Amino acid sequence: MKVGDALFKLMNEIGIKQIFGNPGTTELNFLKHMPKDFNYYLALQDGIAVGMAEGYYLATRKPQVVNLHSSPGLTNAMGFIYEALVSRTSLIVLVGQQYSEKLIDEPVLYGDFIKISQGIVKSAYEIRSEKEALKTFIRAYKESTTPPYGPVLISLPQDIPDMEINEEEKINMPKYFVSTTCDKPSIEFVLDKVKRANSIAIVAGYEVSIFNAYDKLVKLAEKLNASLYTEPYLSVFPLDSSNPLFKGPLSRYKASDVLKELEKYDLILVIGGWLNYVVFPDVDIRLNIIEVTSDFKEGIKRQWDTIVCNPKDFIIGLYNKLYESPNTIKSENIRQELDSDPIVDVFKEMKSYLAKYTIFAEIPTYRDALIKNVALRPSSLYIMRSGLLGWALSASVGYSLNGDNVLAIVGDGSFNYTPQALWSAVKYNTKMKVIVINNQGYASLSKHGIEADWLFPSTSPWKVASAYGFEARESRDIKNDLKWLFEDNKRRKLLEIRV
Ligand SMILES: Cc1ncc(C[n+]2csc(CCOP(=O)(O)OP(=O)(O)O)c2C)c(N)n1
Repeated sequence: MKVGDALFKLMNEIGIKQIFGNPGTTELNFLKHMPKDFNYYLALQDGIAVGMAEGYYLATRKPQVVNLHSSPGLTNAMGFIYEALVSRTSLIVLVGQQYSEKLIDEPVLYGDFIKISQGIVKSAYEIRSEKEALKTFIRAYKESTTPPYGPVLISLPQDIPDMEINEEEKINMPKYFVSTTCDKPSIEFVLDKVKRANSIAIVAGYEVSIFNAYDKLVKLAEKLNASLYTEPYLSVFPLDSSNPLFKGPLSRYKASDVLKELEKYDLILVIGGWLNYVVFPDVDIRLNIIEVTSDFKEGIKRQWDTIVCNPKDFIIGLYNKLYESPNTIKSENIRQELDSDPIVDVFKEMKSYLAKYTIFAEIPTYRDALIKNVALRPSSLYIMRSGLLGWALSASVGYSLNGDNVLAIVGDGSFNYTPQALWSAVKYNTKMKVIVINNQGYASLSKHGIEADWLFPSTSPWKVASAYGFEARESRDIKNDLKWLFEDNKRRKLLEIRV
């Protein structure tokens, strides 16, 4: 059997039936082994291929494979691989490498991928012989699916897929179970603190969504009469926004704002999220905090009490130990009043269409207003976690490949990083709608007191979208245009709304 065939067989065994990529000469030898029942999803830019794989991961919660073109493809995609690292996305990034025996000569396209990718992947490996190929793939798979999840890079020299491996060298994909259950002393420690607390807040993060723990979390919050918040730099909305205990998103800007909101409570449980991951870390958040996460890389950084274990297991464990506590705290809703702004009116108008949509948002100025003004279900809103613009369009296309209805809502600035993603949405016939809020520039940056024309790049995204095959228009009458956008859930449409 050839290495290329054996690699695809391994993928098949773990349920991977698709590859995302943008190919070059160094990948073709591998790709020619792709079985007929595999899908190759082409992106017109390397980073978009990674973003699409991330989106597909979010829709399926299964690790995905990206195939990148040697040095140019890898370096072009680095921002997106970094995003996968920060958002804890399981990816295997296969990078085509020059011929294994010629690496010492450093021909064109060659690169030291292990060095280049340092800091943006969990690990990187180069396959040095045909005997290492399957072992490396299995190791990368296991590593990418061990908390904290993340991307693992494999450098695959282009001659290796055609090499033969014999019977003894073939390996089937082994079963892999990882368990981070919560032990008794950790739950008893929290129980003791909970019993002594008068007012409790729970800050829910992306892991609540990843571990599907929302229902259990709400039961726990109700029993504790705790207020619910979402973590500051929210990447997956983990709650139901109509829950009366939900007080709103914590500020992603200033640590001092987070502190101000949370100092009303005498115990804060941070469940599966990052509390001080804010744009301006102006103060240390020193409160009575206990953080529970499956991510030891997050836990070790914090100065407060931390428990590294599966957050869902923790919630169930704590809930089962709780005595029937009297409801001492009033759950009055302290959510701010709705902002008044024409775009907020658009959000309110959209509300009725969104029940069956998953939203990918990249609207720096309007992000909080969106969260406050549309009804959100657990895992119905995704946002990048690293700060990388261009992610929402790419990831939403990947997500929609799984058959779901997706709405990407992006700023004009954000749109211009990855408009080519729309080509893939058209090519693979996905159910996808896009709203571009065009305020003709970088409004979220221009408000910081700098006046400069380079903060106002003005473009017409709807014209670009038309070139990629989207039905697109600029809005003249918001009510009718939203109706037009959502009325036919098969066609891909883009609506540009000028502010
Ligand atoms: C890849 C990348 N480059 C640059 C930035 C810095 N940045 C943050 S917000 C922003 C402007 C985004 O414009 P737009 O999407 O129109 O939103 P607005 O600021 O107008 O609300 C930029 C350039 C970034 N976050 N990511």
